[in-house]
Amino acid sequence: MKIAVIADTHLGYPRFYEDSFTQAKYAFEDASKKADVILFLGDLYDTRVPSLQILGETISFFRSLKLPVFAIHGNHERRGKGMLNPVELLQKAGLLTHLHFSASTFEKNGEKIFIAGIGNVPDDLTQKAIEKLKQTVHPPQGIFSILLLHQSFKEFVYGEQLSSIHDLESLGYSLYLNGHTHLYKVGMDGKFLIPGSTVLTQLTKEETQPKGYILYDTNSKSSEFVEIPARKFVFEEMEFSDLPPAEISEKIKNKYEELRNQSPDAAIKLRIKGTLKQGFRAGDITFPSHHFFFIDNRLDERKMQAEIGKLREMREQKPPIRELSEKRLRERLGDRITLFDPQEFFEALIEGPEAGMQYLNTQRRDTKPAPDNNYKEAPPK
Ligand SMILES: [Mn+2]
Repeated sequence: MKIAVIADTHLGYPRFYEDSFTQAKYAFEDASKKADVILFLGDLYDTRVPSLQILGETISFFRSLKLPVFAIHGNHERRGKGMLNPVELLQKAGLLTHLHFSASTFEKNGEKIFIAGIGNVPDDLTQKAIEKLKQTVHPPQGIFSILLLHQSFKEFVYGEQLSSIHDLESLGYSLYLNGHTHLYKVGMDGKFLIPGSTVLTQLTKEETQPKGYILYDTNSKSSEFVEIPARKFVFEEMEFSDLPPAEISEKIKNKYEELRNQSPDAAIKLRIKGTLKQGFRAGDITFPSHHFFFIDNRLDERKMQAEIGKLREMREQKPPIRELSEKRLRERLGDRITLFDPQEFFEALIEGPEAGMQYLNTQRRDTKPAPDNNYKEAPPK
């Protein structure tokens, strides 16, 4: 069986709005011609509550797809219990099977595969999520089994406190597929795969590599990366030494024009480093302005080293504010309250006080434990 693995399409991403649709559609359509089934690894949308415009466009697109789709939600779509996330909405419309601590099977020409999934959970709960899955979903012996995830792992993302991909091995799946990291990666000798995003987002130097999806063959147990046509990304560095702003401005303008002539439609990022001539200020430099041109200004970096160091630390080591707040709420509540999940309550509170109250009310009513096996059947295609 041939399995297409697509992730992080971020439909509606403001900076590259059109690209997010054209590149995702290409990936799904191309996958429909080459595979038997499509697995999607989260962050289909860029926001938890996409606009009707964006939902409408995706609904008609998924209706036109010929292959069944199994999907999890990503961190961009995560919402509290009782609150529908946009990937679940597509399941309600009968367009895909949404998996979250649940599993399904897919069969073609007598070959059956088992697919389990966990939508994104905050990074500090990855370990707990793995334990919870171990209790609730059991991959059957003798069938090719796949786990879909949308998490950060320390092999690919900087962070001492993150889980390792080797923490997954005891779950016993044949293949682990992960979203969230926007670059194509392979781990565990090909048993752990990340297709990366289909659209430019972070504009880091690494994002100059091609965009695409993964095609996995269950017979040969091998995979290939299928490149899709995507907006080119050019990343260049320029270094200056003791130059006045006017001269720097001129050099940047020339460089930009040279790069733009080479790739008229590319997103271009220019990182400028070095030092200004004594007595001048960086504010006097002028930059060309263009929709797809981005400047990373690191002039006089040494002077600002202390501040940049601090910023970098905040960006790389501290989890986002949202996760910090959720964690704090969990810690403060401790074991005192067991009627509801603090993270889910927090999600509800973000929606507003009324949603918070509504969440508490649904929790009071719904006190029965989760079923042992939470299997779902795929909707007929
Ligand atoms: Mn993402």
